[in-house]
Amino acid sequence: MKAHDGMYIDGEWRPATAPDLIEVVNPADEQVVGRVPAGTAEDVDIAVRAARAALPAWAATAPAERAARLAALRDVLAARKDEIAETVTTELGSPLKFSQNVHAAVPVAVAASYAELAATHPFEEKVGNSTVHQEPIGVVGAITPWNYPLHQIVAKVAPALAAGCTVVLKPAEDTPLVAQLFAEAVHEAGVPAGVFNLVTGLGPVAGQALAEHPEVDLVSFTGSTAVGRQIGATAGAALKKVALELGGKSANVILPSADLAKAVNVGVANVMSNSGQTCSAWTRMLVHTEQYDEAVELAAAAAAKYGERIGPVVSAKQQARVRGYIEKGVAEGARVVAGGPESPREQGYFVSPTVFADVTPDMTIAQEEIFGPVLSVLRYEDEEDALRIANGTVYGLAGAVWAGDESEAVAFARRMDTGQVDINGGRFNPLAPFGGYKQSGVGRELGSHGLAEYLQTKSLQF
Ligand code: TXE
Repeated sequence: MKAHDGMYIDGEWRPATAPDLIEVVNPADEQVVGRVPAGTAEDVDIAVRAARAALPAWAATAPAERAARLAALRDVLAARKDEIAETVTTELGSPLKFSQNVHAAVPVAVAASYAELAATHPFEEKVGNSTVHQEPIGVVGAITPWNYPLHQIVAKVAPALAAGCTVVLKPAEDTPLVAQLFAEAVHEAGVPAGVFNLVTGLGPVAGQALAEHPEVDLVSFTGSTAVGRQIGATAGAALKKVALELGGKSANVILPSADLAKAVNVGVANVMSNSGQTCSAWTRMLVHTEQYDEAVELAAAAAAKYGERIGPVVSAKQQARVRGYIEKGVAEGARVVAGGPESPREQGYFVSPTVFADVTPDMTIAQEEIFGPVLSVLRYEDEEDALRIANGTVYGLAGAVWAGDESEAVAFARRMDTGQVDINGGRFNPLAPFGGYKQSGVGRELGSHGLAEYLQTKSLQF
């Protein structure tokens, strides 16, 4: 795989300040597929200065010009979709079809939505005897994870550029190649030098330096709750703005009136897709006690079918982590009805699609984010019980409700402590805000709510 040996800073690829490299490994066959520079605090500082220097001119561009750059970016991402899909498959291990349909396609839709929003957003409004101006927050430090490597980047960079902010991106060390490809796309789209900058590197080195840099005005982070908490604390001490998109333990609530087979099958597919490495995955399936045995049987059969199509998890570390959770589930008394802790293949970081029955709400596998292809099926006695279980974790990122009647599902969804709920399946909407209640995060991504994170308001009174 082609890899740049420098950082994209101020419109060009520059040598890194240190010779250290990070090896990128294909998790499907454990082969090294590329090497990228491990950025230092000095690289971050150079990039932040470039972003700071580019800020005044970019912040002053007309929204229509920013919209034009984002439309160009959308077009480059669309034109290079095959290369993007292959790169993601190589460094994340996801099946090529999934990389094409999701990892490459979704970022095009998100870039398109911000090309549109940059052109139409009311950056200036009259309110009585005032004008209210929405201005860019400044220099953004974006720190992204590996699970949807390009989507996570575009979901931060596109709204930041639409708002008139400049950006330094530190992508996940597991998936830096698609980040380099994105930097090429930004360049091709004619975004001015210094507006977008890329520093590859390790989290505790380059990531931390970026989060702590005094010239960064907003840190936008997606990743683990532990690191998010640390970034939030550091930013809090410096009174710096943060946007945090963290973990989840979303409930898929199947009400008795629902089409059970459909709800279970879609629910299993939701958890297994991307090998379970989705923060919004419906990892807890809640089923009425009278339908419980049937649902478990359906879920086990659906997971077994999934076995052939699933990719590996991202790394040996992640495989060990997921396996540890499966073993913990068994130790705490849950019943494995599909999969289990044994790896299905000798090579690659594969985990069998696993379904647990007899899971109680207090078990570790019902409380903690596993981030692997593991589903817990829980039983409830009545609707109040279902609601208590659904809301009974520290997280609140997403969820689903199934019912015969849409309004019945909506009534239940409105009582859930969570940022997004899919009704009878739902469909991805790039304009719908995405983000967490409770410990799932701070702020929203996507759509106009996502744009608002990168803006601050000023009012002029007349
Ligand atoms: O995350 P990290 P990891 C969850 C999921 C997963 C677990 C661990 O449960 O099993 O987190 O994954 C950078 N200062 N999610 O270890 O470490 C890091 O380089 C600044 C949920 O991969 O949080 C990477 O760019 N930055 C999730 C990014 O943070 C630091 C997506 C995320 O890595 C840093 C991924 C530091 N001290 C994992 N340490 C979601 N919400 O979608 C690391 N980083």
